[in-house]
Amino acid sequence: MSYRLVRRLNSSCVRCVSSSLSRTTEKARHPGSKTNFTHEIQFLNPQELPAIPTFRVLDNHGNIKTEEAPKISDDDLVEIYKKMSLLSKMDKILLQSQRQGRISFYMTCSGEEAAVIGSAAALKDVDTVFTQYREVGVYLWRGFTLQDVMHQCFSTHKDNTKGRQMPIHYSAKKLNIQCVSSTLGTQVPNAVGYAYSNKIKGIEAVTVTYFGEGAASEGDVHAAMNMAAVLKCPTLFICRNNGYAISTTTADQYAGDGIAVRAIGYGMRCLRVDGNDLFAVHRAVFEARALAIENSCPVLIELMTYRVGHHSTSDDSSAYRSIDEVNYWNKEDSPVGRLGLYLMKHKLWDSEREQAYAKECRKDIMGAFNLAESSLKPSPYLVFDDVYDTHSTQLARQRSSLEEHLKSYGEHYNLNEYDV
Ligand SMILES: Cc1ncc(C[n+]2csc(CCOP(=O)(O)OP(=O)(O)O)c2C)c(N)n1
Ligand SMILES: [Mg+2]
Repeated sequence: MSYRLVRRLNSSCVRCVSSSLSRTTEKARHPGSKTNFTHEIQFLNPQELPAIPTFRVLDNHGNIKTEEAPKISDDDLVEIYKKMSLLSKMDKILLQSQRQGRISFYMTCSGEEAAVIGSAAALKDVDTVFTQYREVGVYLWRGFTLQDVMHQCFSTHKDNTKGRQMPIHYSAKKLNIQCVSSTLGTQVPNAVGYAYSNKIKGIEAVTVTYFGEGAASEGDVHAAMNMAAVLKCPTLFICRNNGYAISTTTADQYAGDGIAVRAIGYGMRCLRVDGNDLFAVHRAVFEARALAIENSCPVLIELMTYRVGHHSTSDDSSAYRSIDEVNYWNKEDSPVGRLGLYLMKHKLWDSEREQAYAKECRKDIMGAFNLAESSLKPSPYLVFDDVYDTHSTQLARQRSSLEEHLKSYGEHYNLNEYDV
């Protein structure tokens, strides 16, 4: 008897599961529950349920596959393409510069340009963003300049976090983006708290939190999603599922149907999206934002993408994946390439503009790079500031001891390189 039911479940969709199992109309009385009693014993087997589909608009050859045409204006599309392309070029130069020993560390966003720029472009400035670390594109879209990026990566005295963080830990209060925190999952509950506060204050905005599929294994992410669903906090959980958490593959990360399906357990709306399809990402985030505001609720979006670069400059991904796999994503399913093909087909872009823009980008990137590289490092005395409002007796003593030390032995340090 139950075997028959299993067979029926195989061909049903997730939505049908609860109705298939509700064999009687007799309601169970457990507080808050919607369940009916059943007299058949039936274990739900996730392996027998269909996977959540992936929303896609643009195919790998630059053709629109949906009946409805995308609603982004031509000018905006070109703007988005230019930012994606700039991000990709900036990544290449900063990666090389780390290899040459000019900056200490870097993480590229290669292969995930549509996921970050497409989602950022669908948000409003009033939406507060909490990033993980691979989302510098969100900063660039909001107005973080190449110079801001370079000052941060070179830890100069012009960096708005005063050169205290290792490269890629950006922060932009003015742009309504919170600091990068590379301790996985830590910013996710913060985003929910922020959304809850906005909700209480009646501010019409969503709070957005980006995280990887690896970070989604952190307990913090579970707590955050549960809180957001229960307290109905307008939060967009944007998971970049790029296939890897350093060398950990998704097969070693989770046994279920990825990240999107978890939302159902929390009682939250969700959507899985082709994260390399600019149109799909933009539409998904635009619609999710509207849903979150209209219903004052969280939404989880899983962007299926691929990390083309190494995890960071401390990683060599050839140790755990094949070059053929990387080549496929680089050549056949590149977000910049796919959008470029669409723009060319619609005569919004051509190879002449492509060449001229590449030149312009290189000039701008290198201009910002050279200025940051030749800028002073922050004052060593800053190490004592900003934890306490005023210096404690101990801090004041330590500061004057450093002063004494540098007076006596300053010639042993390159003090001329610091903003002393
Ligand atoms: C709490 C915590 N544990 C471990 C690490 C080390 N670590 C840094 S990045 C990373 C992988 C994260 O993968 P994912 O969330 O998928 O993001 P991706 O790098 O793929 O963008 C790990 C394990 C960390 N930074 N924080
Ligand atoms: Mg990942």
